[in-house]
Order: sequence, then structure tokens, then C-alpha cells
Amino acid sequence: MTKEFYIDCDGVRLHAKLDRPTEAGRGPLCILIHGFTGHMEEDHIIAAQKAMNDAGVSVLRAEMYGHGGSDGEFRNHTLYKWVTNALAVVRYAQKLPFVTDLYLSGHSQGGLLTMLIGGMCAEAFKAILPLSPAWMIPENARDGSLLGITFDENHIPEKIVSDSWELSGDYIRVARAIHVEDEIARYDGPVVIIHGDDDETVPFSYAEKAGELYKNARVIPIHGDDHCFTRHLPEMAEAIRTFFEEEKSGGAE
Ligand code: FER
Repeated sequence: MTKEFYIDCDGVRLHAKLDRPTEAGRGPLCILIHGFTGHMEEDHIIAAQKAMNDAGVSVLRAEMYGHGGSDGEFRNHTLYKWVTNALAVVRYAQKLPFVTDLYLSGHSQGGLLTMLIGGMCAEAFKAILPLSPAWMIPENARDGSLLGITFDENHIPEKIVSDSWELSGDYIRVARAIHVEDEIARYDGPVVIIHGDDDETVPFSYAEKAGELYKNARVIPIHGDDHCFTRHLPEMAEAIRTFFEEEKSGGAE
């Protein structure tokens, strides 16, 4: 059963969908967030949602500022706006009466967001699941590059223009102020990083590096897969389903 609605974030409407497994009573919920230029109906987001539902986990998909059916223009989105949005979604989820354990997952820029919010609200989550997390964005922004587009990091341009999108320079100003390592260090809970080892957008080495920095992380490589898991989507979904099945029986180890 899908319920569609908006979550208020200080007057900004965030488009959301809640999918509950059949015959669900009280139980776990996972928040699931798309990536840069993404939305909640992408194949890899739906596959992750279904895998969670199959394992008996309710899923709250939410679209962040300037994406999908949420308020805001894409060109005006920043990671600070996304962080504020995600905090509103976490607070919303925490008030849902049926929720027992809360989990957080997101793909790419949503995976970076998952890592940031994991550190900010560490006590809120039973585990976090960054999918192909693009946590090099802040580092790249400091070095003058975004998705292969270069700029002078000491003179931020008014806008960054690619073939398919345009972004305000404020995206860069915000991105370069963010230090993901600080939030990694603040999260001691279980982390499951799922990442294609043939990802050309976010190199797999970032999954390995995050896996080493976290105190309690597992990296699940999807061999030969790309950034959006287009080659082995069922394998990615199965990794998610297996993780949540293990959670039901008291966790792996
Ligand atoms: C970048 C690398 C990756 C970037 C964005 C991404 C805006 C995110 C991709 C995604 O969310 O799919 O340099 O700059």
C-alpha cells in the first residue's frame, strides 16, 4: 500500500511516499533518498524500496529540495538545504506511531546525505545504508571540480552549467564547507555500504575508504556494476533484502 503526501520543512513542501509491507503492524522503517538530479521513481530507488518491503520494512521515500515533486528549483539546491530537508523527514518518521527501529538509506548524493545525517542524528538510527555514496563531493568542490566540470575554487562562478543542468555557485560554496569525515567519526552504529565496483561517477575506492573510517562498516561490492546499478540491479536489491532479513533474526555476525 502506497500513501502519497508532503512533509513540511519550514514552509517547503517535500514530496513523499510511504510504502508499507502487507499486513504490517508496528515495525521498522527505512527512509530512502534519491541522488543529484534524481527522484523517488528511479529504477534503483524502487528496487531498494521493494527489497526493504519484501523484508518486512516500511519505506519512506522523500524527494529533496529542487528534485521530483518537491518545492524549489534544481539550480537553487544546496547540501545545506538537503540536510535541513532530511532532518525534517527524520523528525516526521520518528513521530509515526507504528515505527519501532529507524534506518536511513540514500543513493549517491543521497548517500552522502545519509552519511551526514547519520553523524548528526547518530542515536536515531539502528543502521545506515549509503548506496554508491558520493561523499567526495565536498572534497571535489574544494579542489575545483564537480562531476567533471572544473572551476577556479578561489573565485566561485555565478553558476555551473552542464549539458543537462545548471547550478548556482552557492552549491559549491556550501559543498566545500562540509567535512564528511567529522560526521563519519560521530556514527558508531552499523553501516552497510553497497557500491558497484565499476562505478565511473563515484569510484569504488571511496566505498573502501569510508569502510575503513567507520567503526562498524560492511562494504558490499556489486561486481561489474555501475553508479545506478543498471547491470546487476537484482543483486543490489538482494544485498539490501538479506541485510534486513538478518536484522529480523537479531543481526549478522
Ligand atoms: C559530483 C559527483 C557526484 C557531483 C555530484 C555527484 C554535483 C552525484 C551524483 C549523484 O547523486 O548521482 O562531482 O557534483
